[in-house]
Amino acid sequence: ALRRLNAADPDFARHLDHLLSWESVSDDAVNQRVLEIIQGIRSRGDAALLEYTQRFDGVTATSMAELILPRARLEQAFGRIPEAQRQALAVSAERIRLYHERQKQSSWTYTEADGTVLGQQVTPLDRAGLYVPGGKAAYPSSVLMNAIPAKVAGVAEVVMVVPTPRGELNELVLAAAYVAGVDRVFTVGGAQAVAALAYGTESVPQVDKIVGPGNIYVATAKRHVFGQVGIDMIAGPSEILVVCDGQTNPDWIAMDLFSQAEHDEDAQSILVCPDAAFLDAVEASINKLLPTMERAPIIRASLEGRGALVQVSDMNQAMTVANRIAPEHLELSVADPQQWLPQIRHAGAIFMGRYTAEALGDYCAGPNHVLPTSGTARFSSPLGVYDFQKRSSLIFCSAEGASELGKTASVMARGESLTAHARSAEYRIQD
Ligand code: HSO
Ligand code: ZN
Repeated sequence: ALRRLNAADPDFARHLDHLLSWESVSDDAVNQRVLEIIQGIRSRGDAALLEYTQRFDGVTATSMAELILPRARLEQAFGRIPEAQRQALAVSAERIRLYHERQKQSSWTYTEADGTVLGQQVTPLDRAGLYVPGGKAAYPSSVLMNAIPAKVAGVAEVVMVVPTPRGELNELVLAAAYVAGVDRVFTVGGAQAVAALAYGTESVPQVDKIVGPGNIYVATAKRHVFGQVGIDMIAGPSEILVVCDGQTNPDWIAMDLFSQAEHDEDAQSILVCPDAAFLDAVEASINKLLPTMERAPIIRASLEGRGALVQVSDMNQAMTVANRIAPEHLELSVADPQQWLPQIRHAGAIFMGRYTAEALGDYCAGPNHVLPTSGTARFSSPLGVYDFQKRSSLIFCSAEGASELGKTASVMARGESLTAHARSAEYRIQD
């Protein structure tokens, strides 16, 4: 049975905290192995990469050339998949591209009366690395969501790595890489692939930022190479919070909760509603629909382990609970979502109204599905074009401007006892 919480319970805050608590496992043994792998790649490059790939993926290659897929191979994968999938990938990619075009930041300047110009020059990263997991967690949609913002930002080269355990290649992932504009793919994975991207090897080019999800080894490696390169946020398990007014078809709500739960056993699905009878109806739908699900065991484990049905007194209290959770995905399954929007302060993505299933956003609505998890929506944002752009400050001083600023800088510099600073500024003062 699904856990029930009631906001009227005096212990509600404690129960909610307990429900939300999530320990990101940091394992000493994993840490140690990852550090060794990074060291191996740094000192022995391709030779180490080939060795680890044989050891961990069971893939034997005599040279890295065998583990490189050029764009022509990606195009071939695109040609091989069924027409319906080709269409769906193309439609999704185009919508994601159009949405992300709007995020592009531009350079700006302003000019002061004496001719001094100040501003910011925005430039793309030179090269980005995209990690794609192998096996069951390889999502073509995530290839689109990570690569397209980089391309829209103007990143010159997007390099993807994907492990192929026992040589298995996922054609749909390669087709997605083609549609998203990925430039080349290396069929390597794990901490060794992250290290190769961060430090470069004879064949793998060094990148400026590494994005994309991965297992504990990949996440640990990303933490270690941070600083050498940029990284995206390290994602926790996926979550959905559905706030419903009690008027949506309970089967729809049950399936929306399932859609998050089927990602993995640690995923979290929570429903908040002021109507107790509706919570009963959704529970009945869950019991009816669960046996029909292909991933029933995963869904059951997720719902029983971390799921909850939460009763609140009214919609205002529902908003308070939503902000406390700061969910990755928030569905406002209500008649007038616009009415409640101003009260939402923390959420990775907000799905407005009964028709807006999270699944639509996961694939093709346009916004990114890489979102802040585990309450980090309090201070972070969806992956976007801005994550692949950086800013340089611009300062141009006219002779007149330098003379004026020189006086202020001189006083500041002497206050810091930095005489060279002071004199450098004073040279520019005209009388
Ligand atoms: N809901 C996942 C994204 C995804 N869903 C990929 C299906 N495929 C995390 O936001
Ligand atoms: Zn999903």
